[in-house]
Amino acid sequence: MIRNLIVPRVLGKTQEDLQPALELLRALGATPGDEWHEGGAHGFQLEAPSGAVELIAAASAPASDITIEVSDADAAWEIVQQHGAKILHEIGDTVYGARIFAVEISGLRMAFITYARSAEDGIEGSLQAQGKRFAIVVARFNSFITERLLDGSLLALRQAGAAKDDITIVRVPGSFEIPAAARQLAESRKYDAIVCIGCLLRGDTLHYDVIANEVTRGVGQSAQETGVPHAFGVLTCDTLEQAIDRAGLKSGNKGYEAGLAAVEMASLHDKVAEHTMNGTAGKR
Ligand code: DLZ
Repeated sequence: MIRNLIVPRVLGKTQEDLQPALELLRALGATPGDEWHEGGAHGFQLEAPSGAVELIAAASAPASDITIEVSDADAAWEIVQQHGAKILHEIGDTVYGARIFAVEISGLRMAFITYARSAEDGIEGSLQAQGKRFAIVVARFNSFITERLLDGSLLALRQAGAAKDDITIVRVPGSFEIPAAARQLAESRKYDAIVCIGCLLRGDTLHYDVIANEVTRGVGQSAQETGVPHAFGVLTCDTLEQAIDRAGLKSGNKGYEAGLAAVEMASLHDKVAEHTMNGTAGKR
């Protein structure tokens, strides 16, 4: 029976009166819906992916006319400040773990909230590497690039909290040798994740595609068959310039990204194992 929920609010007498609220809500991602102009009055509907009417029994009235759930309250807070809204409540945490703030614009009091993530949001690895052990397999071929990737990877692991002694670096001649070494390390069961680092340049090898496919397949197979997470930090580039771009010291270092992926996947591996051992698998 019910097809739509519409909350009408009169914010003024002219279209200009409601323009600030309209612009703010559009800037925050509301989709313009139906609009009407009749007899000197104007209506603009704003749509969101979902909506609800909340019926409340309480001693006091809510401090806002509308509560808008956003994916990131801190990002919304930045946008709202650019629109000159009057701040009713600064952004902050609630006792139930949400982030919330409230503003008033065109006389409309709006609370913006991001709820704490719940178990229904799924299982996700964290970037905490304390107590975890990692192996990095790095190819010497094109060491000008792979050593930079290695530095990036080490930085990511250390920033995430991995101890120096918990990181083992294993060097192999070229990318082709990465899967075999990675597999031996994974089978030792001594590491929570393996980072694979190499650099294949099309100009350097006529059988570039063959080696690239083989390394990718071998690393993937090692990960799947041993169950130990492997992060793929093997560059496949047409030119040295492209490789340099992906091995930057300050930004765009694929070794760094692979290091972070290893940390996240090591954490996820533990969480999934814990989840499945607790007998809760399949209940979501
Ligand atoms: C032989 C070779 C060539 C031509 N090019 C590359 C490359 O661009 N990147 C890389 O990591 N390794 C290269 N290699 C070495 C092979 O990976 C392998 O180490 C040798 O064929 C020995 O098995």
